[in-house]
Amino acid sequence: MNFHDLSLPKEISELRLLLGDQLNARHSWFKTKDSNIVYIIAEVREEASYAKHHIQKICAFFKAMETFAQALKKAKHQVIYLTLDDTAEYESFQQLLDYLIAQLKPKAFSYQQPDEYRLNNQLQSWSEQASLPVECVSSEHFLIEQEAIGQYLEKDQQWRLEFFYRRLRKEQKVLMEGDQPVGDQWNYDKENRVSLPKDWQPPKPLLFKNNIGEIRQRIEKHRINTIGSQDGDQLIWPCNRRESLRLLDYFCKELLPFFGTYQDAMSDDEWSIYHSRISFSLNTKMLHPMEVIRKVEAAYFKENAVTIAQAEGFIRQILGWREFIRAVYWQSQPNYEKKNYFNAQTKLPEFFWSGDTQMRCMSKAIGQSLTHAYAHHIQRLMITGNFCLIAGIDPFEVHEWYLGIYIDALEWVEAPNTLSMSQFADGGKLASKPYSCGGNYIHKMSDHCKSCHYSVTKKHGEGSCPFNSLYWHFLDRHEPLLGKNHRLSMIYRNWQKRKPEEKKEIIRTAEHYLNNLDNL
Ligand code: FAD
Ligand code: DLZ
Repeated sequence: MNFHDLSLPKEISELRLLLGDQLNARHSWFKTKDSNIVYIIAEVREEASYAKHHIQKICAFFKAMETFAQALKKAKHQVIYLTLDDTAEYESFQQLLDYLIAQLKPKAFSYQQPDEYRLNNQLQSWSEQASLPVECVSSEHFLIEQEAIGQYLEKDQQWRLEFFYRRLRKEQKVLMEGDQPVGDQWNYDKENRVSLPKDWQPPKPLLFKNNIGEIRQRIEKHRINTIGSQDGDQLIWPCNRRESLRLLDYFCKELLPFFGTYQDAMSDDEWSIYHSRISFSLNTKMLHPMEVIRKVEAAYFKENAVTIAQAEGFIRQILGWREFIRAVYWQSQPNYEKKNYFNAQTKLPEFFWSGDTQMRCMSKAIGQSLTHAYAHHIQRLMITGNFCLIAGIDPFEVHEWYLGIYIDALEWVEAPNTLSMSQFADGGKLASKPYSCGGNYIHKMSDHCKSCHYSVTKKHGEGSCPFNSLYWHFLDRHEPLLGKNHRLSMIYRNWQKRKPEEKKEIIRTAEHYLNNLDNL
């Protein structure tokens, strides 16, 4: 590593670390320019390999980090950007920091609080034995400061979105008229569950062309293990604030008017429908959640461009779910990733890495995840997640897959969605019942079933939709754990009312599928 040609100050008063998901140009750190403060942004092997990341995800993070460093330099801040070439011999952030501090001899060191438990602990223990004063500051991104999370979610209670969301709506004064929600209703979810009409074409997703040729070469040179594909050297994801704002703008103009209506819809021909695809921009902090919320609010109040159902439906995702999920993450530590309420032990089937399955909904959801590093929420929850849940896949394996494959996957948001919401691995702290379903729901919300190898109307036997029998097998085998759940009582009654012969056939079919998961 050669710092000589960087024209660094002779005396560095403070060295400040910026992580790959801390690209917030409006952080108070940048309000003043001080040539004695040096920022460090680094491509680090450990971060690129703690999960088997999608190639597009690593490219997007590195490109966004590089572009952010350039923007800071242009704004006359002192920045050191280190590539994988520079950091190859350092196995972790701590080792790299020790080296940098020895070389640059700053008087103090500071970092923004990491969103991940793992990295937060690593930096905390490193700072306790560091040879200089170390300060950890807020990332100024979330609507609830980390220390205040316990005031919103108490560790030993059940956690429900609705109370949390209403409280934040009031506190942040979002979609409120005085003390009352606009439209006298807090939640418009019931109006928002429609499948796409036949021949209906949503606008095409807005794609960018970010050149990642050199980054790809570095990833290959340093043998970073990746999954998924990247077609050529142009990355479609937004890699700077300007592109992130354009994506948000496009969403508000073209997609928001139908966001809520088709939020749960899935289609053979569309990969993002009316979804915003802003999660990467939000999670890297190129966008602030409040600016997104205020823009959507304005589309309702000022521009009269959308109905309250669409505006509320979208704002609930960001003000509600995103903040709630983060609170669940911190309140579920330590050992969150080891939770396994159903003691599910099966390995993730091979087709999760190829999309090569005859279940059309699964092949579409996994296929687009591999080609675009993206699937929308219902695909993640009710297709791939639901399959893993009812097939009894080990939740840790499911967690590792989700943590790697999506462009937006960072543990603080991925783990609660995967472990608590999708796999019910915490036994219902977040969800009042497991998110599970048979083929009927998939058929209702998509056009996948009509071209599927399996028949969604067949409940058991050869060629029947695997979701149908696996769903009942799941409920049947976990009756001791779920039978008393009042939200499932009608479903269990329906199951018990079935003829013993039919039940036997369903269980037999499910067992056949469970024994042949790799061949579905
Ligand atoms: P939109 O549908 O347009 O929603 C707008 C925004 O709302 C999103 O960008 C996101 O910031 C927020 N949001 C919506 N739902 C959630 C939610 N359940 N939790 C947190 N924020 C939400 N989201 C991630 O950002 N990273 C992940 O690693 C991730 N892993 C998931 C794993 C599983 C098993 C499931 C079921 C969901 C996961 N989600 C994750 C939540 C959600 O699926 C994605 O945020 C969303 O699909 C991103 O696409 P979008 O930007 O087009 O979202
Ligand atoms: C996701 C990611 C990747 C792939 N690479 C890096 C990296 O090389 N350097 C870095 O600072 N951050 C990276 N990140 C984002 C981090 O994983 C993220 O900052 C932590 O998980 C904390 O949320």
